[in-house]
Amino acid sequence: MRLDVVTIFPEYLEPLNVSLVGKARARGQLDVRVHDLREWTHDKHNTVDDTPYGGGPGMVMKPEPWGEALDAIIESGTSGTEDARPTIVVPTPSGEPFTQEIAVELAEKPWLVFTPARYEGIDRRVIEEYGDHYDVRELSIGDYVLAGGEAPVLVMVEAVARLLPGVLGNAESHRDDSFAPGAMADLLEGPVYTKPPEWRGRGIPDVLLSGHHGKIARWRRDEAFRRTTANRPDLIERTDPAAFDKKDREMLSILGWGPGEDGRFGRVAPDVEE
Ligand code: JF8
Repeated sequence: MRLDVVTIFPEYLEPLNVSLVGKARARGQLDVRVHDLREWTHDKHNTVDDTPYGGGPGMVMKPEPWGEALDAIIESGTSGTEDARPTIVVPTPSGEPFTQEIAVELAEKPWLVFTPARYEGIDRRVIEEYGDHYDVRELSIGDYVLAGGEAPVLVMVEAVARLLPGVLGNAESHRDDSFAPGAMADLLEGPVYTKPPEWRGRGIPDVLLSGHHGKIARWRRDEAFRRTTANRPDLIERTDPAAFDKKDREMLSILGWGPGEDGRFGRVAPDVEE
């Protein structure tokens, strides 16, 4: 997969040189190119922003540097082995929520171009213009406001890169991921433990030392229900109740959850502490 990032803060993307993404690059599984948007300016001050039409606070990124940058980068790909048409990813707080499902979709693309902005964002005509010729995805990593799109790019690239064939070792598979489509309903992962067996007077749940794989699997699922009901009740509420077996229903009942009029599960008793 080829990834291009266009930014006024190329140094913000340095983390792409380390860990999982850095190793995937070193192995040749990822071709990452970070570009300084100011290379496509022509004035003495390398201006990338201007005042907003209609007034209001802040500044808006000018369309010309983005147009020249995207044209040059897209042109550079037409001779390579990559698909000639990249998917363009625009991080923005007003975008569609970036989910595991979208990460899977993006991981299937041969070429992604990320356009992290600063200030109040990019002149709308850039998104319209490229949207007419390419697959443009405006995506948000969550309901909070950041100062720019660079951190969202790091988040999205890591979520995508770990899904590429051979990037994550065989030891760590994707199918147990919370939010993996088709994972155990839509449940959060429960707690995990490792050596030593006692630390600061705290032991390990006996069942994990029992060697009884069936009991361990049941305990893990119960803990997943504990965490999910406490932290993400919306995930339980939206689950088709057919996904819950008899023991799931027993655990949900202990946690104060039961089926409502429509059969879907909701809280029916006061909250239970984790
Ligand atoms: C930005 C450009 C974002 N979930 C999110 N919160 N804030 C942002 C974001 C993205 C781009 C810019 N400010 C200026 C904030 C995403 N994605």
